[in-house]
Amino acid sequence: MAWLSPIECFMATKIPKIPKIPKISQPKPARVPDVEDDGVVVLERRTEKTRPPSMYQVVMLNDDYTPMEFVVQVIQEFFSKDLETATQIMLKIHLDGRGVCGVYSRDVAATKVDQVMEAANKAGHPLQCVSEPLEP
Ligand code: TYC
Repeated sequence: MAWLSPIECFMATKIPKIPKIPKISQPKPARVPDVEDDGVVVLERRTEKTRPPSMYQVVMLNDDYTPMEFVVQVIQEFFSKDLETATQIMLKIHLDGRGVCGVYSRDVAATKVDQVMEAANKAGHPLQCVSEPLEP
């Protein structure tokens, strides 16, 4: 029998044992419904849809002292109405005691009221104007 080299001898007689690397078993993360795919945690899910903003009507009130011409000018200037429309609104207020000059979001309506009241005060007229919420 011919002599084997040490390597041949090793190869022929011994199958080297590769030690098994113990598996570190980690529990699979459960699929939590509130965790999005990108890992972002959703704290609250909204089921409500965004609602349109509540609207407010700007109402002007009648009085016995403010000149009709002044009211017409105010309605034209702050509510962007032409002369004919402003005159019709003024006459309605004069006859019914009140009339709607326009409908706006809350902040815009409040600004309109402020503008009318400031103009009336500056001119020394008792003209009154209020903002009222409309039903959605
Ligand atoms: N009644 C007022 C007059 O006879 C006119 C007027 C109209 C005043 C509308 C206020 O909001 C008003 N001079």
